[in-house]
Amino acid sequence: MNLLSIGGSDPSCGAGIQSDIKTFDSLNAYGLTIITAVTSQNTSRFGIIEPVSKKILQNQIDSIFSDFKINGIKIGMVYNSDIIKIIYNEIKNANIPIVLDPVIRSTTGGSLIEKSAVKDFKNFLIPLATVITPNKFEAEFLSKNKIDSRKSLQKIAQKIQNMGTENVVITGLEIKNNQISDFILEGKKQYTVSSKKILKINHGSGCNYAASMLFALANGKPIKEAVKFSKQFTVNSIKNAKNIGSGVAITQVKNEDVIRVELTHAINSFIEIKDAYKKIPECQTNFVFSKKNPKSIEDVLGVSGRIVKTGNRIVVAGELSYGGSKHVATALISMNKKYPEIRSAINLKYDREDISKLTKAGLVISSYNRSEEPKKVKSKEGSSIVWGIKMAIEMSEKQPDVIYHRGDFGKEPMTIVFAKTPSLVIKKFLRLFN
Ligand code: PXL
Repeated sequence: MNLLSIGGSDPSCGAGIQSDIKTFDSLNAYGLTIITAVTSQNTSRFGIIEPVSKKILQNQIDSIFSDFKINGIKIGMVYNSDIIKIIYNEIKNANIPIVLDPVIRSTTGGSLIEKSAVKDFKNFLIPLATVITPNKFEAEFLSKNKIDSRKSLQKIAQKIQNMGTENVVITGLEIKNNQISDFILEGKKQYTVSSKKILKINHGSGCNYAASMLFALANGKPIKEAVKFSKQFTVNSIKNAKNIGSGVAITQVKNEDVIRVELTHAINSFIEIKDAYKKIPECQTNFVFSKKNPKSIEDVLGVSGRIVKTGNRIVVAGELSYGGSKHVATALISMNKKYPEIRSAINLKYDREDISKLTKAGLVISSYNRSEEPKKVKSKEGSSIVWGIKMAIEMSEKQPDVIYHRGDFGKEPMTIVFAKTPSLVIKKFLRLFN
């Protein structure tokens, strides 16, 4: 996959095109760049900006677009009207995801767009954006309104959407104590995605967010999943931020395991669901996500301990590791053999009413009867589940979303929910509560 970053050069490599190359590379995508301006800056001071000439900008564009298939474009610093118009002309008919990060000012104080260019930025670039990702300050700047209430936030998002883009993601809002929330206006839908606040002034998180969002969108993820992915990616980059210079810390993107990022986020969401603890079985829960075409449980990421119930809370006991789950991972591999797109699963307490709820919600349910299990299968460690899942799949015309069994002598009944991704598993799980 080839992803293009159009933006400014930051010699400290905390932000701008240098940062985007690191993000794309960490996600195993190839990063291409078109430089709009060269800045001088370090972790303490912002120096000066020199926009590139129209000639070299156009030449960079021609070199890149004539050679590479591009799967998505991120636009960061564009600086002036000439640059905006040239970029617009080149990409106005591109039928690929475009993430527009409206960078206005750097953390260290530099102004990243000329005042006179703001109008063209709105008129030309915003309508091309699949998603625009302003932070609070940038959203206020673009809308010329202050965010001081939920109402004003909605109004501002609407105002930016009216500038011609479908999806507005306003990042870095402190709505609740110790939580950082992103507010999303996706078409007519609105929602927030939150995470714990990390107290670290940093350079680079805005670029990490927009670049990883582009990666998710270029991989076909819907907006909400892309937001969750880039949020988790960025939280990690801030957690790992390092003091490399003598000023602010620079965010770090380590070779990210996309599977780990997605599963971590989903488990964090799962444990926050109010009544989820009621669905944890005696033998506790595992939640897994596999690589493509898993051959053995070593290809399946799961919790090496379990997700356990303590009172009316859930805690994750153990680390995420490949091979960390045996039972649920084995069930998943059996499902994946028949339905290769299914790569995530969770096991839950069996409850007859829950099964009828899920059936009513339109999910495909299948089951197997452990007491019908052939003796030969029973005697072989770990083969019951393979036999059972295979039986349940055979019994169902469509791919089952849920498979359960009612237990056997000394064996607890169990329900397993399957989906393509961990967040889709959660979506199915949430059907139990509405
Ligand atoms: O973080 C926004 C940003 C984007 N692009 C360049 C920058 C900065 C912030 O400093 O320098 C080139």
